[in-house]
Amino acid sequence: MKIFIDGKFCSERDAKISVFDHGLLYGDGVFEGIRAYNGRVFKLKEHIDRLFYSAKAILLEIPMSPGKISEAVLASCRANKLRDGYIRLVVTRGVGNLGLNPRSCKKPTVFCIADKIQVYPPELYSRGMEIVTVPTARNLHSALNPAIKSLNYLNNILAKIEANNAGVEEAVMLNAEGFVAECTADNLFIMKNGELFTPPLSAGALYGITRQTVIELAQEAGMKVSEPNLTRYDLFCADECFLCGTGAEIMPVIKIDGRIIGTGKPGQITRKLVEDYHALTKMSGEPI
Ligand code: PXG
Repeated sequence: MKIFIDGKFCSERDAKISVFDHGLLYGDGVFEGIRAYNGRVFKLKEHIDRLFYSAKAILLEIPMSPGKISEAVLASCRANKLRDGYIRLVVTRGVGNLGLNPRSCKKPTVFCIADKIQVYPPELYSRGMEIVTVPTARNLHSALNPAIKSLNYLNNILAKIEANNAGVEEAVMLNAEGFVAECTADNLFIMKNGELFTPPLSAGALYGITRQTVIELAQEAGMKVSEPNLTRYDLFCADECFLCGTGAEIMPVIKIDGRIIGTGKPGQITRKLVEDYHALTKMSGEPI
């Protein structure tokens, strides 16, 4: 496998980052998870834009232009003959000294891995997934804004561990007020009386690119979509529920905290959105 690091490609063996990199020492950095389908990189511009906004929010100056970073993503796919796969693009604060002050970091590190990903067991896509709400609340905007896709994922990892401890694959994270925010690496939707609902971004969710795509697909299909605050009660009493994200794509949810959702099988609208999403991923994106 060829890995892009700081402007050059190297072998997987040589793809190494310093132990003094603040991305490792403090989680000081930003990243994107991007997918390629059928020889095209899906929603590349949206991912690059979000990377630059995340970097801006943490005062990290990316040492490459958006155009050059996009080219590095496409080149990483070509170098690994990847037509379908997963791309991890990371920018860290770079090498500094053993103090958290980012002023000691003179040059951000940029790397890009083009590989494969399987986020959840494949059989769950047809059967549907059971999820639970967990005690760890989503980060406060005023502490670490969940809109920033930073390398600091401990909040989400703790929630994932709590889901694992409960014997399920995924967690619903609530915000400090108890409203639904999102899952550990996915946004969440419910369907009720023919309408689609997802928590507002202000509830503590990432500005998900899959979330936005789902909203557009649903609206094109004539569905009403709104973004009110949602409670656990709203989830329990939904007709359908699903998660969505670049890695997970669209995953039907059939049980939440022991309550069966709808018929206990992936819902009809969810299945239609899965179909429309796959159709879109096959035919759009930046050619590799
Ligand atoms: N919320 C969080 C906290 C995320 O990290 C999403 C929502 C969905 O956003 P997108 O833009 O992808 O629709 C994410 C995305 C992984 C992995 O390694 C994580 C993400 C994306 C791809 C892979 O598990 N996070």
